[in-house]
Amino acid sequence: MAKALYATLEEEILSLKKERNAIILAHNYQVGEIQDVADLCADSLRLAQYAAKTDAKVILFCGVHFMAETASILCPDKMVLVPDLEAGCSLANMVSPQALQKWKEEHPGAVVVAYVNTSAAVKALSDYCCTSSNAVKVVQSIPEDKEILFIPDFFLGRYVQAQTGRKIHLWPGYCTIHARIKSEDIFKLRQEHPQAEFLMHPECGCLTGTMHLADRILSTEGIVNYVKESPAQEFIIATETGILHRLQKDNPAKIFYPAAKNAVCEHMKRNTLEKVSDSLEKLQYEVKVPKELADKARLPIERMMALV
Ligand code: CIZ
Repeated sequence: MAKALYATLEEEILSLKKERNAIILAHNYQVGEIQDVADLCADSLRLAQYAAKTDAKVILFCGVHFMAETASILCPDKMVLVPDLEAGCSLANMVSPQALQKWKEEHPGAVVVAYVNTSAAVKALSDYCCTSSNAVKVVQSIPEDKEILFIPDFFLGRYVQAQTGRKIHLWPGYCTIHARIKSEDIFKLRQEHPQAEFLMHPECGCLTGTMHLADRILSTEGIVNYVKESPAQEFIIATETGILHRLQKDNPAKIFYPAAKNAVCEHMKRNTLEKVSDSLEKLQYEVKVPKELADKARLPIERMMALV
């Protein structure tokens, strides 16, 4: 394609998007510039719902690899692109299909609930997927007499266990970025800003130590919705810092304190505006889940999408 001259990269991206009949989906943890050019900025559940309904031919997924895989599974006829193939997920890497298969064999008849942060191969071996916004509902929908294996996030699993009172076997996985948020930092911030509401993501490694201090434990989309409605003017936000862009944009008069300034996901931040432009121009890099695998992984994903 002959390259036209544009005043800004944003203009170029918007024009390429039209030419390619593409949409840009951005996760809440993306850099601000990408959030600003996206058709939708949201959590993985809303992004998956949007992808499943779009008429566009190309979906450029700005997030991490497992999110693009989910879009490919839900939209096998579309071209799903990512700006950078190396944008993976520390948490998804903590459970392999082989390890899950072995765990299942040790618990015959158990129901596997997989957090959405898992590979397509792991989803294909699972009964249900969930996100942090509907994990409690998903577990509550499973008959009481069923044994549950929850993968891969230990802290989200602990939270769901506490909320549902269900006996759940937990996989010892965690997000290395949320693990940077420490209980000591939360105690300090609570003292410095006693008027601020404290909103925590359930992937936080400090969850067990500070859960009693949180005003709310919410998914990213839950945090976004809660802040809009709350009369409070200040908030301590315990999750990846990319979400602060959206929070500040939606609520310019409110003040946000990140629980840890270094809770920055290097994978999410591999995506840049330049790579978004290159991706649309060269139609790179395609993520395509093979049909046989996609057919197996679709059911747990659809169960997740039905429980919102
Ligand atoms: O489900 C998602 O998008 C993730 C990974 C976190 C959240 O709570 O939004």
